Amino acid sequence: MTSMKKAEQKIVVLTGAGISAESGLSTFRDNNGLWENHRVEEVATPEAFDRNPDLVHGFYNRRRQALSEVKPNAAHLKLAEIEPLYQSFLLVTQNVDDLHERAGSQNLIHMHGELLKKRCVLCHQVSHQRNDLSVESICQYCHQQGTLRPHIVWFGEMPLLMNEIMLALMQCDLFVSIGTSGTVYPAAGFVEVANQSGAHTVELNLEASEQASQFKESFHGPASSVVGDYFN
Ligand code: BJW
Repeated sequence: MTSMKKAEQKIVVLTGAGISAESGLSTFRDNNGLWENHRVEEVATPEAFDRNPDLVHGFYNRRRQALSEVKPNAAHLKLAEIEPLYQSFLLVTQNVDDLHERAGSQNLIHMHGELLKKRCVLCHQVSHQRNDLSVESICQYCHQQGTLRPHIVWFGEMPLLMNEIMLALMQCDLFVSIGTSGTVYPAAGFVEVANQSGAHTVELNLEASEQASQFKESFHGPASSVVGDYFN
């Protein structure tokens, strides 16, 4: 597999919060997994949103605002730079930030949604969102109040574009996982699918993830250096 030229390879890259850490965005399982004393599971569920929409809107409003203070780092830029060199290249990110787009990545799936989008629970329209959302916000399509939510995949909800992702995993020659703890499914299971498809599988992470033993190769260190080293 490693003897194949890049131009002959089909690659799937999975990224997680660790790739954006050096841009200044916190990962989920930092600080004992707490965000302002709340566990991510307490704010990232549909039940939490039903119970306390102000808390959940606040969580996403702050993270949306933080996007204007950060920029892509060397790892995001490297992935955009190498994309055209492969026969096919799919970047699947669990991240809801927009740093891959800003780095120039093209074939990109945000499997857990996007901070810069909202969705109406009534008319299901998805649209761009830069400002804060609240229970008072009004849907621009159906004109109802209190029906807008962040376009984010919460625990218990189906990640986006799973058919496209699974098809690419079943056809790829190389699967590279970057900056993810391997604790959240279905993304944590992608390495197993890629292995079963006969792909070469590589982990690039600060430390050994929960899925480390499944990868054929692992390189540990900050994404800004391990991603550059691996793809050079
Ligand atoms: C660096 C670095 C640097 C630091 N350089 N590296 C029991 C068993 C199996 C599954 C389940 C189960 N019980 C429930 C489930 C399902 C559940 C799940 O997986 N739960 C687990 C907690 C057990 N999953 C779901 O509910 C998903 N939906 C689902 O399963 O639907 C059914 C289905 C069935 C069949 C097929 C398909 C679907 C939905 C999951 C939604 C996840 N949502 C969140 C929050 C929303 C987005 C947001 O607000 O941003 O997504 S949770 C949170 O975790 C977020 C992340 O995308 C996700 C993954 O986190 P990530 O990216 O790995 O971050 P960290 O912080 O965990 O790790 C960072 C890593 O980087 C660390 O390893 C660091 O070392 C490293 N790092 N600095 C390189 N500089």
